[in-house]
Amino acid sequence: KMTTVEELEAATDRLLETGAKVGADAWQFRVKNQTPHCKFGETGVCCKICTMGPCRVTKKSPRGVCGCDVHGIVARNFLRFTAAGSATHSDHGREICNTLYQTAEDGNYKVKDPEKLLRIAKEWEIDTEGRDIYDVAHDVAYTALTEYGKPFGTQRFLKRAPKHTQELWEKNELAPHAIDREVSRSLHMTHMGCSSKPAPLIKQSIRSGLADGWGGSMMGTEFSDVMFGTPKPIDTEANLGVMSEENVNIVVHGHDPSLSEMICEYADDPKMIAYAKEKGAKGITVSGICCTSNEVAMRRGVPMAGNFLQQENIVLTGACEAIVVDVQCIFPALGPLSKCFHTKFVTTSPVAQMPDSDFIRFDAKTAAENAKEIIKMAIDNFENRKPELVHIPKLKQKATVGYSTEAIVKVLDGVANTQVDEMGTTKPLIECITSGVIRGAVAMVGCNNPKIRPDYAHVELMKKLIANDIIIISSGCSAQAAAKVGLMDKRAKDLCGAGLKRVCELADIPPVLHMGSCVDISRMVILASSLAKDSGLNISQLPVVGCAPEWMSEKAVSIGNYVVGTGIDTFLGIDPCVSGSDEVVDLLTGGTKDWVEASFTVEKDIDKLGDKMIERIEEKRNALGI
Ligand code: BF8
Repeated sequence: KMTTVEELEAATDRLLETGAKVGADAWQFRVKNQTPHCKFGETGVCCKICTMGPCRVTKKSPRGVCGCDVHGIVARNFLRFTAAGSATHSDHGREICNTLYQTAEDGNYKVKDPEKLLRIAKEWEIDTEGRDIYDVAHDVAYTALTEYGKPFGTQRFLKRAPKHTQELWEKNELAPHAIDREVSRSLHMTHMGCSSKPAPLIKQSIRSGLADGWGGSMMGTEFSDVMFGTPKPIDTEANLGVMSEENVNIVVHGHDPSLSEMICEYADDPKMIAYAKEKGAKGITVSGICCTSNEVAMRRGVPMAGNFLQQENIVLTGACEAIVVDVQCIFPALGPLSKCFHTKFVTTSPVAQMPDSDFIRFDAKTAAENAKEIIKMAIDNFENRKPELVHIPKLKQKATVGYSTEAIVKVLDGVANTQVDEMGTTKPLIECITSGVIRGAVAMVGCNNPKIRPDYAHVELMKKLIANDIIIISSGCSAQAAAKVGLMDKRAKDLCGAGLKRVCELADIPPVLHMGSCVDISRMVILASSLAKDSGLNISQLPVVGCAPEWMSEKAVSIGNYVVGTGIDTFLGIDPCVSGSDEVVDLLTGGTKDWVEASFTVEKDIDKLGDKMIERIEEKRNALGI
């Protein structure tokens, strides 16, 4: 039986009752205090780029002090939003490259997938012949790091895209150069007195997004796989019920697997478990929140405690000994909230330091010691639990996760017609799509946002799409929404149309495939590229769309830009603060088609959003005559 969104909400309400007992604050209250939100900000018409302002455009005052009109202001804000997202994802990627640079046979980090490393080394024309795998790793990492600041040339991974896509990027000057340069150029373009024409600003948004998706994020994904293993299907469980009342609960939260992998590794150490027993617990349970959860779930089967808007719930269970975070999507609220309970809020990165936290600086060189110190701190904290405050909602669901592109190609062999289909390609999927057994695919991604009932849009859209024989690939907090309600359980095939159900049975997969964290949306563009190459079509011709119904972060906008920039129409349930300029809206929802053959659709009515995606998929099928 699936878990309903109503059941998720009831569990949250029960936890808020505990919060009320200890005087805890929660986003549910803060959002009320912040509503209604500032209309100038919401529509993108507020400019605070220089101190002649802030200027807010209205009918009465249609231009800022410098004379910039509303279109320039909205487009500049959009570009800055994107650039911040690209910087954030790509800096995560850079940390991974740095960790790869420090791998060693006897070090904290090792090469777990040498085959993948060698494949990338060859792709980048780095010598591999007769060399020690760690020498190759260091050369690859060094080259990867130069992708951030190289003086000439475009991103190396762009060559992975179909020829046609590469030509579009070249022709329209969208091929990203050094990653840092694209971010920096975005800030330059939006400085007072630079660009105020929407088209070049939106073009730069796409280029900055592409630097993320085909640069920083892609390197983040690839080298995480090299160090921690390329994901393969693995069983796990999802929702708060994965926390254990008898065990020390350590919850990892954030993004960079360099931290969470180490915590998981040492939490499994028999010495640590024995120490936990000494302190009165039965064992140690590590579970995850947000993208970090996806990282360790898909490689280790570590259970997923929940997604973005559930992070406070973790502490509200009264059973969390330590919530350990690195970077991104961490509520500063966790500091004061943890003070209402016994929970240790452990920050580890110089990039994300917060009040009311214990800061234990995590470093690749000292990773093992840092991880052990954190786990020990959690175990020592077990005795401080207040039993009267402990309540873990019983809800959890089974999920099969870990469908990397490589794993998807492998499961597709299960539906291949061995007489005609080439094994080890995406051709069996193309065959299913061409014959109409599957109508198309949707990449469901992104966050939660209090502007929409948490998880409701993800879950309802997924149910609607699979019932219409549309297969879903999913990542980020969208993936956890799916897992929490049971849509990543193979038995969810019963919710599918007859065609998709048959494919799920033959390939032994759930209808919603977990592809990882948000940087792993780079896997999705590679999958789309493979589908295009294997079918001889352009990416934009495939009956495939992207969707982020509950998105909230700057990273999500960067992703939207690179997904559209790759030729995939992208559907949003939240407006990216651009409604104040019809010119910018027209560009984003149509004009970009001239450059990259794809654009955005914004639709706040979730049911209509689903209809529009289905419509687009059917339009693409009609155009192909299938
Ligand atoms: O990068 S989906 S809330 S956790 S931003 Fe954040 Fe959004 Fe979750 Fe991961 Ni992505």
